[in-house]
Amino acid sequence: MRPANEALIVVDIQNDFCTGGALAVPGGEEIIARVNALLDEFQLRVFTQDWHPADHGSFADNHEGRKPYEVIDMPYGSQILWPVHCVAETGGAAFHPDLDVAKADHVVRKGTNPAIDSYSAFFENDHETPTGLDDYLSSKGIEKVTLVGLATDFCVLYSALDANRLGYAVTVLEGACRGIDLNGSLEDARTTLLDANIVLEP
Ligand code: VGL
Ligand code: ZN
Repeated sequence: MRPANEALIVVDIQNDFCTGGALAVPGGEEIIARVNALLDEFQLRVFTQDWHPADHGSFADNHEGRKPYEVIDMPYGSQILWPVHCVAETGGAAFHPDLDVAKADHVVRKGTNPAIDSYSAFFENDHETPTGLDDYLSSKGIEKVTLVGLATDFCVLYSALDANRLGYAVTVLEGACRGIDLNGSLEDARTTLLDANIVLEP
């Protein structure tokens, strides 16, 4: 069992990010058995859930003439336009049925504001609007977080960077993550994580 100052953060293991989903991450569901085993190692387990309104600004369909994976400028910076995914209360937004959701101590729903995307479990993409996760972890005395889930190069990456910036010791278990890999984003994510002195373990 890990010490009480460590938390496991399970990022976005939802149907839409697994095979057959609207924004399927290749092999997304392959990590679930390992993640379920990890849940028993940690005393505090936080799950995140991408949870968008249907009119969310990250959806290509909500921008006239735009297609998925095009990039547009938003007031908070550039935004990759995604296929419609993880719409609140739909099956695509539900956790994958094989994930041991009963073991979650806390669930963070993010991306709920139509005007702004939220890759990180800690802040929206303006990098300043908090989700409340930092306060929650601090209140539990957490000093180290281990990240697993989907997608390595988006929500896991930004969550890891923010956790690091907030002063947590951060480890990403690469083998318990899968990436989207848009234009080399997976390799870029590794470089960014290593440059931030975030620990990558298999
Ligand atoms: C994610 C793209 C859009 C993720 C969420 O969970 O990595 N990626 N929304
Ligand atoms: Zn999303």
